[in-house]
Amino acid sequence: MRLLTIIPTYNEIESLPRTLDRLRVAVPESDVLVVDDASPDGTGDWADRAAVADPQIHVLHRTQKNGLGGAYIAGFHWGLDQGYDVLVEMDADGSHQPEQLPRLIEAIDRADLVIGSRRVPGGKMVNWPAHRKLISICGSLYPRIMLGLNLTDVTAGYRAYRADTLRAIDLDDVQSKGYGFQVDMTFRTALLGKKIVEVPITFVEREYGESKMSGNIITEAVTSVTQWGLAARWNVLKGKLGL
Ligand SMILES: Nc1nc2c(ncn2[C@@H]2O[C@H](COP(=O)(O)OP(=O)(O)OP(=O)(O)O)[C@@H](O)[C@H]2O)c(=O)[nH]1
Ligand SMILES: [Mg+2]
Repeated sequence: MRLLTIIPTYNEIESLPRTLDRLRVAVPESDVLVVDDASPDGTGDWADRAAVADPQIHVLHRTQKNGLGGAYIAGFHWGLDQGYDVLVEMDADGSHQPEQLPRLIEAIDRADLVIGSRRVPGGKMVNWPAHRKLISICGSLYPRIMLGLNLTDVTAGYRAYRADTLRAIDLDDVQSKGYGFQVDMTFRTALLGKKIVEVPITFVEREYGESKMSGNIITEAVTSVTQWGLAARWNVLKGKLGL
């Protein structure tokens, strides 16, 4: 099984070296693709040097900051073109512990998508402020109700996809950028009838650098989920009415 871990970065000069070191020790068989959006702090240049020193590290440079979703889509295309079997999503900031990646990889044997969940038994959040927990709980509950997804953590970004799952999705049609991206991909995977499994992870608040979470990202996610949910209901109704 050829494994690729994709790490999107924007200004992660303090976090990326630590995360990469930990990942290469915890899961040495995984190749790594850093997708950097021209970080002003030099993260992309640092990653280039890391790639020269370690042939299992690769770097994709995009010319401007254009969201987590776009970075992952670019990374998925690269990984599928290179023939990887499993593509993993991991944040650079240490929130997704590389030491827990084996849990996701072990579960991909019996799933098309594995989500590292903070809310299944055994899942945890460490050092997360109460307001972030509240946003996260609502962010998980709303798509669950609106989209009928029987999952505990649909916005979670620590994931493993089988290449076949990604090939079945029209990746260029995915426009969501932030949290909406994770929900969008989960919904598309579920609509294809694919098997989604959640495994517990411990999510650790970032120690270095700044969060890119913003009001815009939340608004985008809520608006999109509402649209997708209403569209799905409308399609069911049309079917029932024979329209
Ligand atoms: N390439 C790229 N990476 C991004 C972009 N926005 C965020 N990222 C990366 O995506 C990962 C998650 O972003 P975070 O800022 O940690 O967002 P978050 O985890 O939702 O928020 P926090 O929990 O507050 O850290 C990190 O590795 C970021 O560097 C972007 O526009 N482009
Ligand atoms: Mg983070």
